[in-house]
Amino acid sequence: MTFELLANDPNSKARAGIMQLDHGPIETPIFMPVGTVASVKGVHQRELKEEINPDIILGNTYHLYLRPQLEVLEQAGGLHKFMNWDRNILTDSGGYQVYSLSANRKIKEEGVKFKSHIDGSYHFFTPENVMEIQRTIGADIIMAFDECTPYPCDIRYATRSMHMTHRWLERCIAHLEKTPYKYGYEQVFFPIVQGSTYKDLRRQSAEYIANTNQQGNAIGGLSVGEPAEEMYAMTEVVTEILPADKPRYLMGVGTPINILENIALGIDMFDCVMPTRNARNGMLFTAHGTINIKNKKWEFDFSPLDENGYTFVDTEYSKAYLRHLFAANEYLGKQIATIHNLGFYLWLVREARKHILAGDFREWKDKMVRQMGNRL
Ligand code: PRF
Repeated sequence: MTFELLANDPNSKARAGIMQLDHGPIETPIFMPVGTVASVKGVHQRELKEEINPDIILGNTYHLYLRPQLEVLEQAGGLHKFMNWDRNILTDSGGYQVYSLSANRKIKEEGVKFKSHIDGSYHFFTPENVMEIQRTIGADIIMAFDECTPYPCDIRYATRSMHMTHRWLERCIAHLEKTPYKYGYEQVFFPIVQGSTYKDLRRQSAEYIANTNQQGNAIGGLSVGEPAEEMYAMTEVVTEILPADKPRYLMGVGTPINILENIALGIDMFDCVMPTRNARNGMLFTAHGTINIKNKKWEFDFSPLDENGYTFVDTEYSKAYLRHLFAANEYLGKQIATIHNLGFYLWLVREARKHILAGDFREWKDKMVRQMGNRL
C-alpha cells in the first residue's frame, strides 16, 4: 500500500490524499459503506459501483465467521469473489460486534468467549484466530482485535482494557508475521487506539499504536454514547500524535456533522451504519438536515427526492412516491432511501476533498455544519 498526501487545509487539520491498494485507489477523506454480511443492505453491487461508486466498503469478521462461515468464503476464493466486488474491502475485527451483539461474552486475557446471536452456539475469539479469520475472508485492510470500552467507563477499567488491547495488538502482529496472504494480494493491517474518554489514556494509546509502525492507524472506542464535544476532544488529542504520513480511520462515525468535524481534525476514513440503517426507517440525509419521509407532510409533495441529485433516485422519484412506498412497506422504499443516503454521504466526503484541495475546506465545513443543523 502507498499513501500520498495531496493537500493540507490551511485553516484546519484536514487533509486530502490517495491510498493505493491491490483492489484500486482510495481517495481520502472517504466514507466506507457498511456491508456487514457480504451485502450493503438493499443495494446491488452493480448499483453500488455505478451509482454510489465508493472505492472501498466494509465487512464484519464477527458476522462472516458465523455466517456463511469460513469454509464457504475460502472455497469461493475470498470475500471479493464471493460477493462479486472487485474494489477494496476492509474488515472490522469483531472487537466491537462481539461486545455489542453477542450475549454472555466473557473477556479474558486469552480472548473473548461469546455466544452467537444467530444460533446460541459458543465461540472463542483470540487475537491470533481473528487474524487467521481475516486472512481467510481476504479483505484489503484488516483490523486489530481490540476491546471497545462502553461509555461511560471508569478510569480503572479503561486503563486495564487499554493495556490489554495493546498486548493483544502485539499478538496480532506476531501472528500476521507468521501467516502469508491467502489470495495473492496485499492485506494491510491497522492497529486501534483505545482509552475511552481520558486524554492521558488516549495519548498513551496513540503513542503505543504509532510506535508499532503499521501502514495505517485507527481510533476506536468513540461514538459509543459520549457527547460529540468529547469525541472531538479525543480525536484531536490522538491525531496530534498519530503520524501524518499514514491514513487515520475513525471507526463507526457518524452523522454528517461528526464526519466533517473529524475531517477537520485530521481523520481520513469513516464507516457507519447510519446512512443505511436509518434509510430503512425512512430517515433521509440532506444538505439541509434530515427528513422523515414517512411524515404526512410529504403526501402530496411531488418534487424530486433531492434536487441536488446525488444519484438517479433523487431525480427519478418524488417525495410523495417514496412516502407511499414506506406507507405500503414496499422493499423498494428501503432500497431507494438507502441509495439516496449513501449517495449523499459519498457526495459529502468528495465535496470535502474538493474543498481541501482548493484550500477553503474550513469555511465550507462551517457553512455545511450550520446548514445541516444540530438535529443529529
Ligand atoms: N473497535 C472496533 N470496531 C469498532 C469500534 C471499536 O472501538 C467502534 C467504536 N465506535 C466501531 N467499530 N474493532
